[in-house]
Amino acid sequence: MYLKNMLDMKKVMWLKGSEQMIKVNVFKKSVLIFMLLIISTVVYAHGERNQEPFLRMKTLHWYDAKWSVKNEATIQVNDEVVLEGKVHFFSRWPQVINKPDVIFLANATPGPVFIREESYLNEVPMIQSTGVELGNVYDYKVKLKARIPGRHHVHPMINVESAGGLVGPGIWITVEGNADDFVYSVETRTGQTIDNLGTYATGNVYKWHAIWGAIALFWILWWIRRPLLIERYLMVKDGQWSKLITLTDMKLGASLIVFIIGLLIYANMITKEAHKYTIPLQGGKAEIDKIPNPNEGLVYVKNKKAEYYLPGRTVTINADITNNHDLPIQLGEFTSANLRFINHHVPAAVKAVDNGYPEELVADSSLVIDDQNPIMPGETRRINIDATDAAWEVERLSSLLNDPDSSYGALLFFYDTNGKRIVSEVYGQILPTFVD
Ligand SMILES: [Cu+2]
Repeated sequence: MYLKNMLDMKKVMWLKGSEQMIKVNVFKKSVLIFMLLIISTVVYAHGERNQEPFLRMKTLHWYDAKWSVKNEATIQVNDEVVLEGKVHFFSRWPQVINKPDVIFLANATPGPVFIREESYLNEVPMIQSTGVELGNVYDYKVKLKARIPGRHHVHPMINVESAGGLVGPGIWITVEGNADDFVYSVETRTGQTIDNLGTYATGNVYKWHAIWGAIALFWILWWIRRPLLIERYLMVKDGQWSKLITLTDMKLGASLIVFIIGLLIYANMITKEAHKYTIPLQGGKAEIDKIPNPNEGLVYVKNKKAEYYLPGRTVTINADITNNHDLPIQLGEFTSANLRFINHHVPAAVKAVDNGYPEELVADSSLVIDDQNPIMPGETRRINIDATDAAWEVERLSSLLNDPDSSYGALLFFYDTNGKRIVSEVYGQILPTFVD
């Protein structure tokens, strides 16, 4: 979308003179070729499918994702959107990237089309970076405000030091209106209201750039008005070093030093006068307390065998499930890389998917389990789980087979007879199969 806006802008610029029609044609052709190149690989979206499957399956699992607007909603410039939900940091974090000791909660959008007004992990403001512990789940909340019109794909995202951005599920939001109407007003801690943070004090920025630019320009002109390289080289060769810098040069240099230092002192003084309190940008890390998981250890899952059947786009997992809970349980959902596979035999699981989650990320076919009977308290049962959907291909997770690390990770959602959900991790090696 960002690219398209840029191209549109360029197009308008080209069209400004009718004598430039030839250029337009050339431009159109190059755009066409460029578009074909893009379309042949990615239909839409902005790169979330290009991340290696093991990165998407073994890092973050986003669930209970909610948006304050529906997928494909249309909103106006200045409207707010809230992204909320849970993000689970997988225990078997890939070795090739840093552990999430330094992370930053953000949003993935095509450029600054939204501004981020607020963000929280477990209700702690995420203005700064933080660190989290593997195997834990955190509540995220990101509040955005629409800034630039267009049709945008909006995700929650966590930046992990060394790994880059790991994105959650995204929805499409169309922003209508005029970007010039965007208002970003804030009140400072001293009670001063800033009408528009986007343009705040830009006059000062221009003024000071102009002042320093003028001084720099004067200094350059002072030296280049004289014969330059060859003549000075000859003087050096002749041993006439002292003639290179005249007494006037030295006097001017000294006055400039005095002038610049004086200017700095003066600038500092008027700034202090205008802004009594200034707080430096905060470099520390925010601390968040993890919330203990009351369901820890209630269900134990052990991967026995996992296969990816290529022609059928099916992931098959054979696992031992141990129920340490005091109620019978059933597997209701399998989720990995933002894809959700629902067991339609479990009403609570079917109900849970009905919350405006992007449809393309929910498998059309049901999660198939060879034994649908509830697993009794104290029982360990080996079950076969089939997750079949074209989404494995569409989301480019089939390239799992080309990964140097052919392993998978996912979350299993079990439901007890009261409808309570118990979340378990499952992970293991995964083998490709090409025949039935
Ligand atoms: Cu996207």
